[in-house]
Amino acid sequence: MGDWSSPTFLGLEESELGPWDIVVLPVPLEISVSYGEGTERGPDACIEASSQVELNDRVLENDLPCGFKILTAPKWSSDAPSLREQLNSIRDYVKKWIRSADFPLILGGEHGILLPIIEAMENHRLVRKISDITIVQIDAHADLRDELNGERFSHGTVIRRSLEAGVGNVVQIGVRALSSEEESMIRQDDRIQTWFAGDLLSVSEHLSNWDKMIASISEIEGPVWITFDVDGLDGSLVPSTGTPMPGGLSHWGAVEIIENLFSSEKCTVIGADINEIVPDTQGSLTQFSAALVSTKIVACHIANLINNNA
Ligand SMILES: [Mn+2]
Repeated sequence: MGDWSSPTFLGLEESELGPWDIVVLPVPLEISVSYGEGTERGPDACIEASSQVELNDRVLENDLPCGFKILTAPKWSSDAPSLREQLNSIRDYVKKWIRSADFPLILGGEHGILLPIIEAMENHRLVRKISDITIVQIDAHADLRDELNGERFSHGTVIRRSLEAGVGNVVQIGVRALSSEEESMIRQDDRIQTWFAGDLLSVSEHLSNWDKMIASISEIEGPVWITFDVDGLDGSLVPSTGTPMPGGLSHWGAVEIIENLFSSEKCTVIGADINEIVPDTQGSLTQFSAALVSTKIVACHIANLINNNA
């Protein structure tokens, strides 16, 4: 079953006996040789950094975990010879754990992990069919290429593959680097709505469509999967991710998006992945930024559990 003595999310004491309310699933996939290296160590670094995060969150009255049960699961690994087989193994791993807890928080690893996660979601208690799912993607990139350096299953293609797998809608937030192929797909495909960083974060308040974006995501209906590529944050917050990009979201911008999705009565966030975490070797800002986002998601989910029980 793996090593139960590893560090736990937020440094909390955990029970090995389920059922759990939240499972933290480390998926350290690293495949694309064209890319910055180190995503393989991302999940561990994020879990370690989370022990430095305050347990007191503004959406909760008491300290995390507020009596709820979180499990940091033994991490995914696979010796499968081909990439598609590795992705199948991720799908089976996620499937197994979502039988034990409704809410998975998945730490990556390359953004390519999203496709098998989505494939596993047909087994989620709150999903009738994959086409009901809306992916909310925070990312500097659109990830809509048909292939990247000859690879069809990679971080640069994963949103396109997820749409092909049947996902109903994608809302992209913070995109600021894309190919003309991706740009024309965004224009033509009604399933994709993209909020470009340049429009969201314009320094002229009257040019910024930030409030419009927040109002719009509050209207999303049905099951929502959050896929959070940490390069959606401003590059200064995640200096060691594969492609840190200037001009991205602030920490508080990310918090506002997450809090609004969880407090909406129209949609239900069924889980999230935080991906492209590459640990800083000098300092720990990248993994700490990822740990803060992860904790905010956990806190918001727990706030909803408390409200639903009230
Ligand atoms: Mn991405």
